[in-house]
Amino acid sequence: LIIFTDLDGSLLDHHDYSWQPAQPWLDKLSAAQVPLILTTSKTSAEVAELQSALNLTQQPFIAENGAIIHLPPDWRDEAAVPFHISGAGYPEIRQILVALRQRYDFEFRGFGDVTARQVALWTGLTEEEAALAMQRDASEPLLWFGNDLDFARLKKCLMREGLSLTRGGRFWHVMGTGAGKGQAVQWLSDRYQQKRGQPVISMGLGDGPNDLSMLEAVNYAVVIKGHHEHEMPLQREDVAHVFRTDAPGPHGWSQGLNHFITLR
Ligand code: 2M8
Ligand code: MG
Ligand code: MG
Repeated sequence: LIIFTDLDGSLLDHHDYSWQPAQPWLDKLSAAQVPLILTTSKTSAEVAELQSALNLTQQPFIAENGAIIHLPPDWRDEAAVPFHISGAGYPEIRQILVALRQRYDFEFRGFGDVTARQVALWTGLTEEEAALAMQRDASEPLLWFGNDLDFARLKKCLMREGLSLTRGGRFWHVMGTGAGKGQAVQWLSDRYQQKRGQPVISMGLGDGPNDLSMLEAVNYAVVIKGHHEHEMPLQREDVAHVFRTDAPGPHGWSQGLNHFITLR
């Protein structure tokens, strides 16, 4: 068994980013040596900090919504670290966004437009944490202040540039069209399978639209109740392998594990 988990609104509380209610399960998974792979829109710099706080530094992780995969030292054969799997790099994404805004007067603010203080105000992170969130390699979170028509136009313009938009808990995320949590989860699952020489069972937990591709790519999916009104439609037919929690954040996260896993 390997487990992929979203952070904000899933393992971490949407507001204060705590994971205390999940600690008993974190301890159990660690004792049973079940890999827990953080799969998030956060940056490598942010995840590195969280990985040490969660005692997961030996595990791979997936950052920036799947654009980046980070492998631990004993996995580093051919892949560079962090391993940028697909899509444009951050400078290119910023360049395209700024050019489109100049041309069409689009009303948005990205992390690259503002100070760490502003990111801290938007997110509830400390300024130090916000600075880590601003160290981006391959995706840009932004807030949209314009109308729907302009938003549709932005989407179209980005598509022409090979970029797409996905929705996190608070922000829209701009990234390469080929990248996503689902692709990254598939890639890592294959690697685990190769390494172990036998099929692996995977589970995924997430609360937002940006988690849908991950929840389609795993054997067991936990849809955590979100702090948003978006439906979380899954196309998969094996409904017995999908569990929707009624609690949000780390409480819901634990509910999901209780539902699917019995550890002896
Ligand atoms: C951003 O992502 C969250 C994830 O759902 C969001 O869209 O609300 C990130 O890009 C991240 O780097 C940051 O830590 C987080 C803080 O709320 O916001
Ligand atoms: Mg989330
Ligand atoms: Mg997320």
